[in-house]
Amino acid sequence: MGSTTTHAKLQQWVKEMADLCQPDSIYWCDGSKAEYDKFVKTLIDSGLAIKLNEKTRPGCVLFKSDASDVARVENRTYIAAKTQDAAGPTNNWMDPAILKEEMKALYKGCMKGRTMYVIPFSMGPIGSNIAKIGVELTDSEYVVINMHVMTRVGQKVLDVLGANGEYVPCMHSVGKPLAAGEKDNGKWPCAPIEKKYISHFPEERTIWSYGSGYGGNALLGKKCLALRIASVIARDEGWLAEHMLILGITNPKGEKKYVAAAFPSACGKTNLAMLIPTIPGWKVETIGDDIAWMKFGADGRLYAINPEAGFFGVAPGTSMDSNPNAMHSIEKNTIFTNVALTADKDVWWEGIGYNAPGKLIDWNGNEWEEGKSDKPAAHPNARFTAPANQCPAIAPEWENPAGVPISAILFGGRRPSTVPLVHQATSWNHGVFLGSIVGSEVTAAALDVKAGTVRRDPFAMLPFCGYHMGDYFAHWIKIGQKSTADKLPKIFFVNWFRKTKEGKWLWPGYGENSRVLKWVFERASGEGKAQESAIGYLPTEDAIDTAGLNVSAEDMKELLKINKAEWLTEIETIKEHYAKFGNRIPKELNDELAALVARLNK
Ligand code: GTP
Ligand code: SPV
Ligand code: MN
Repeated sequence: MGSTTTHAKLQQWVKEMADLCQPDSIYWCDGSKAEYDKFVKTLIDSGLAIKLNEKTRPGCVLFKSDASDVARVENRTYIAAKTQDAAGPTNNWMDPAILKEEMKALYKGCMKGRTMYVIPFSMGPIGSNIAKIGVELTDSEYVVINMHVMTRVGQKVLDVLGANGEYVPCMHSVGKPLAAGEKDNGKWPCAPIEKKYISHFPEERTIWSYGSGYGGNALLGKKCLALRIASVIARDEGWLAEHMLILGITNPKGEKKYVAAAFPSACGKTNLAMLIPTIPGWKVETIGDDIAWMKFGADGRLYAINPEAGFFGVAPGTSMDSNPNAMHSIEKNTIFTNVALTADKDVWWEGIGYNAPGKLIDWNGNEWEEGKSDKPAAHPNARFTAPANQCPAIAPEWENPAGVPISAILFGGRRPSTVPLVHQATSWNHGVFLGSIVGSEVTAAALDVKAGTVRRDPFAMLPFCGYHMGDYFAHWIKIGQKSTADKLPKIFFVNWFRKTKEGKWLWPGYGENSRVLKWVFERASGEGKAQESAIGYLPTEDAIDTAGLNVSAEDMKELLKINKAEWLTEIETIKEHYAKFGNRIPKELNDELAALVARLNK
């Protein structure tokens, strides 16, 4: 068991970090099933994991994290570029030398009483020329088993790396050293909020994380490498690293197209990626549910790969009604975090689609009874970690190293008003403008932002862009200049979350979103009926297939309505948003904004 390498620089780095963190031992992960099983057993034996019912949830475990460690911590996330300007106004910046000194003091001796695990992993199919290799050092077995599911781990990665291949060093510690004889005793190890650091050194392409064991803070291949560091690499190399799902959609004639979609955290990517169409004859297949890397093929089209190997999905709200494919994906071999436990050792959460079967143990470990407890049984950001190949809708080509050609890109967010169900950009630059103004009611996916308020989250990348957001906008404009309109994806804006004045959803969402995908498919084929409006192309009244849909004609009208007063207010907030970037807003986007204002006032 274990893996080996001839990579001297990697060995040297592991030694340096071990000298600093002083673990009791070092273990090189081989990514095998036996290794996964061994760590799951260790975690169960130590009381950190609960083994779920082998009959109803075979191979599944449940973790309860610390209350301070339930989501990404955006105000503890740093882009430590050499200059503050390189990080831009939307990122927390620190001087890299100062940050490293601060973190080294914390790393010193932080792994005492623990093992340092070396996790060689590949983002993207191993050996593919678009894949990137990372090596995560961690003192958390929870991280090891999650990385096994979310990435491709093991000896094969070291073989590809060879004696001097390139990798992204990803340093991680939960920040809870153990004294001699001390044990975790079933308590999730982490450091207090003010000692958590999720740090990125973009020029060095290095990640240092300390103090959190949860999700994107600790599974460093995901947001840290595949988005924050990869976005910097993509800028330099002329491609795109995006917070996007990828799906394949086939029409009744058997024609298939691929769609990528960027929605902010907890705004419906996993749901859309796994959607089961309600319209007859249409099929949707999943390629990825969170991250897309897109590069130009020789034919001038953008090809996307999913760099991940698993789903780290939001549990609450996931049911056989809303997302049956996700429910099937998590029937076995799944790691649950912060959901509730039933008496017969199954899982439960708000919105699972049935009442709690008797008394539960909530995510805090307390007894919980439906109707009697005022707090939710599952944390709103409770998650499942499941292998992507367990999804019944996974596309056969999901691991194709060449990627899939993207015909349409969707942007969206939770917008209770103003933004219609769907509209289409009139050009690439207009589409980039739509991406730049994405906004959403804030969700529970991050710890330190106030839920319920609308915040601008351009391209759903606000917490994930590794450099100046104004330059990122310019990068998107440049991408559009590398190909021609007939080959570039068509760009759309969707909003499943528009509400009535009484606060009721106007649109049923989920599988019914296939009706919007159908229009997108048709528009990308040069068909589909549309009318020009001030904000872009809108579907004509009869363009969205509403056969069998339970939405009134008035509600349908409301869903596609553009209210001039609301849009004039919107313009003011877009101007405030753009002002943050000063002269780094590309001229093309200022022109788009001016043209929108002119069209609205016509
Ligand atoms: P991250 O993993 O945080 O990036 O989230 P995500 O974008 O994958 O979001 P996900 O699909 O997990 O959805 C999060 C929440 O949005 C869940 O509670 C869903 O039930 C809800 N949701 C998803 N799609 C729809 C929809 O079409 N309509 C409504 N009303 N809610 C939706
Ligand atoms: C998100 O917050 O967008 C996620 C979850 O996908 S995490 O991996 O924790 O970032
Ligand atoms: Mn996400």
